[in-house]
Amino acid sequence: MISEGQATQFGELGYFVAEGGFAPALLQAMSEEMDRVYREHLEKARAEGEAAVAAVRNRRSFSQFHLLSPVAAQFAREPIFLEACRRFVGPDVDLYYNQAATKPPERGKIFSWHQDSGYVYTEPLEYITCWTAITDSNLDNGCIWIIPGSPKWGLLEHLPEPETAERYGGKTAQFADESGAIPVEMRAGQVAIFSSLMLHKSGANTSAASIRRGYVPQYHVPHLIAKHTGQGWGDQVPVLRGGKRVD
Ligand SMILES: O=C(O)CCC(=O)C(=O)O
Repeated sequence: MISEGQATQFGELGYFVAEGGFAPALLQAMSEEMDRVYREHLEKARAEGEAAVAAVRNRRSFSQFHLLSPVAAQFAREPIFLEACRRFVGPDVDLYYNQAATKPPERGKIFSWHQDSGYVYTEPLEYITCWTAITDSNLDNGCIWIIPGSPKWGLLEHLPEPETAERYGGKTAQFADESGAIPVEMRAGQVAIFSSLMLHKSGANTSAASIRRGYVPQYHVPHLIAKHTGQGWGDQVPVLRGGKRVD
């Protein structure tokens, strides 16, 4: 599923876009799961009051999505992800972090430039992110942007960024030159596979009615250490051992 050309591009530029090879019914099931989890959180929040409802409506993503959705727990082991793991992580791999990132029209905001490794420094540092378009992802509905080659800049300083009306809160990478940035528009079922050192961001959803749904599993070696705690970190779900799928 991953060509030699794509693997070479990963080495040179830190990313490529692949066809995920997912059955249409599976993409549909993932879409429905993302909507179900959102709906259930909203219903629960209604009992807690307006602030709780607003927090769910403004939520950027649902992390540890494998615990919220059995469909996602299986989806994270789809062949395209496991092949990327074997090629770019190694024979033994854990699901490190996975989130459902739904960006609805009107409420879907900008998510600032960052490297995924800039959020939690791990030892070893670099891992892979597989940003998966569950529905079409384009400039209008808030696709991701990347700076090809930026993993070679190494780990940049990240500073906290507060939530505003236009942007989600988070951490922003400190760098000067974004002239090489490109949007990564994807059809449903495509996957952008990139290094955790890739500078990326996503735009606002300015469309009239297009809900952008992304599922974002990340994969790392087992027994990694988070530098700020000296302890293990992340989802720590084995997906490959000795190159073979683990359930
Ligand atoms: O899905 C998005 O809008 C961006 C997600 C992202 O960049 C991340 O979670 O690191």
